[in-house]
Amino acid sequence: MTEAILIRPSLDRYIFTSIYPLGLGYLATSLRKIGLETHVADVGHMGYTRHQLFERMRRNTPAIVGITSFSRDFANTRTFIEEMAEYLPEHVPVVMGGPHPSALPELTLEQIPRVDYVVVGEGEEALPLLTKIVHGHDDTPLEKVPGLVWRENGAIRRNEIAWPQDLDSLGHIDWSKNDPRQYQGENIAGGSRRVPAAIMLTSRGCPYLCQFCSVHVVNGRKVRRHSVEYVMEDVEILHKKYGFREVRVMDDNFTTQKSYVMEFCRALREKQTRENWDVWLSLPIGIHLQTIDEDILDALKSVGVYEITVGIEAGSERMQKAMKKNIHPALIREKVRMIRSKGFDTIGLFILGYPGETKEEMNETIRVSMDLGLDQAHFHPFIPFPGTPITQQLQAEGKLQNMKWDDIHFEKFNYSYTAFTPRFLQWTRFKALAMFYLRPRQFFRFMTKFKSLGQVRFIAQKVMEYM
Ligand code: B12
Ligand code: SF4
Repeated sequence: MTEAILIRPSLDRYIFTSIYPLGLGYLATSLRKIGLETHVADVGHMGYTRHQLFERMRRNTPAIVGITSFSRDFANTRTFIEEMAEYLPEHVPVVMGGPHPSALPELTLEQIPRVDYVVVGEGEEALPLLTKIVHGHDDTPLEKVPGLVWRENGAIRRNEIAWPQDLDSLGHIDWSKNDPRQYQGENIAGGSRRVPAAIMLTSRGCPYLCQFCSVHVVNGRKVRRHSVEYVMEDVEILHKKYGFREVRVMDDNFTTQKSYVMEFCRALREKQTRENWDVWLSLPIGIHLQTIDEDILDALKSVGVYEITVGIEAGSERMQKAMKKNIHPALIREKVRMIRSKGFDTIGLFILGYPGETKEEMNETIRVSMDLGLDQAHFHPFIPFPGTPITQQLQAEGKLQNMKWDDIHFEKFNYSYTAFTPRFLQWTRFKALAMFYLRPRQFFRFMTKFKSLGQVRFIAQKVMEYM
């Protein structure tokens, strides 16, 4: 066996490629453990083109090719694979994984004939085992590869998922193979206060039941965590070896276990004070309001967290219930007040256009966003991601027949699942943004947030996408 190639295909239009694909980093570690040199090909990043990758494949036939895909990238990825097939010898197995293929594995195999296997869920156990099996180095039957979906005698076979329970045993991402300093998109996208900022994970999975969320498809509902020691090793490498001054934790829901948060913050605080680590923690991904209390906020503050992002989603009680977010409006007010009183910048995440949502309910969401004293509000168009309960419901009602993944957009409504037209929803979102940000105090607060020209450029790009 020579080398393995793990690919995130070019997204062309999308700025988030400048954020390191953590999942592929962990998969690379799992393949290196079986002695396979592994190249993470982040096509579209830092001027690395698909043709450079195809040339590499031609020169050095890979043992296996793994490709990741979000739903938004799926159409693009399909075109990429069709093009790649002209360069890649037929005997080289192609495997897909990630949020979209995990939700729709059978369809993925139907739609992209060159894909031989899909791995549903996390791939660190499945991918090395599959690689050994296809190369005759292991006689485990395919039926034993966790989460594997494949074609056999004209039918599609599917195995159960088995999520790794001991995350530390997966090993660390080997940053020496992909210098993390090349990835500075997070400074831009997330507006980190300290530069350079790196990303990392402490846990996987989320126990909540939000009907629009597809986290459970890949990571399940049971939260699994790295030990605090493991995470401190990660921070140490990122800080001491690469000079990062902020680590942005990308967990699905970092605060689900209070004892862990307290222990984590205690350990980091000790490193900061006793060993002079000049590195802060930050949390760009939304956390659930119910998980927050005064102790947690104090602990987070003590290690540098300056901003808390919370998934509020809807202002009305009826929509809170429909989404199974189930945060009572009074609790929203209480928790946001608590966060603000501790001096954090507070960002609220909201959804507009949820199936069945009325005009009054959307206006209520806008009103609540303005009344809470938030520093920022993000109004996301509702998107029926595959594998979510609400998507299954819409499918059963026959409402998703005309939906195309390449038409979904995170700034625009191309579809409507309410009584209103996409144009009206787009107008409502515009109104929400205008009402929220065009208040003089709010506008000033927002503009003073930017620390570099790059961050301003990022916002300008978002505005252009919106137009
Ligand atoms: C961190 C994060 C981000 C980061 C970085 C994403 C990145 N480029 O890596 C930021 C903030 C930039 C981001 C942005 C967006 N995100 Co995001 N994000 C996440 C989050 C919270 C964690 C992802 C992560 O790092 N997981 C940990 C690693 C270890 O897991 P992983 O990447 O999934 O990889 C594992 C498996 O998927 C599998 N696997 C993956 N690829 C492959 C390939 C092969 C061959 C195999 C075998 C296995 C395999 O094995 C990996 C190792 O275990 C997830 C939630 C989640 N739990 O998935 C949402 C999530 C992935 N994001 C989502 C979305 C929608 C977005 C946005 C489109 C949102 C927006 N409004 O703009 C953007 C676009 C991102 C883009 N196109 O680049 C959705 C995706 C749904 C879907 N079906 O597409 C998720 C699932 C959240 C949700 N709401 O349901 N995101
Ligand atoms: S709390 Fe966040 S990650 Fe968890 S299910 Fe809800 S939206 Fe998904």
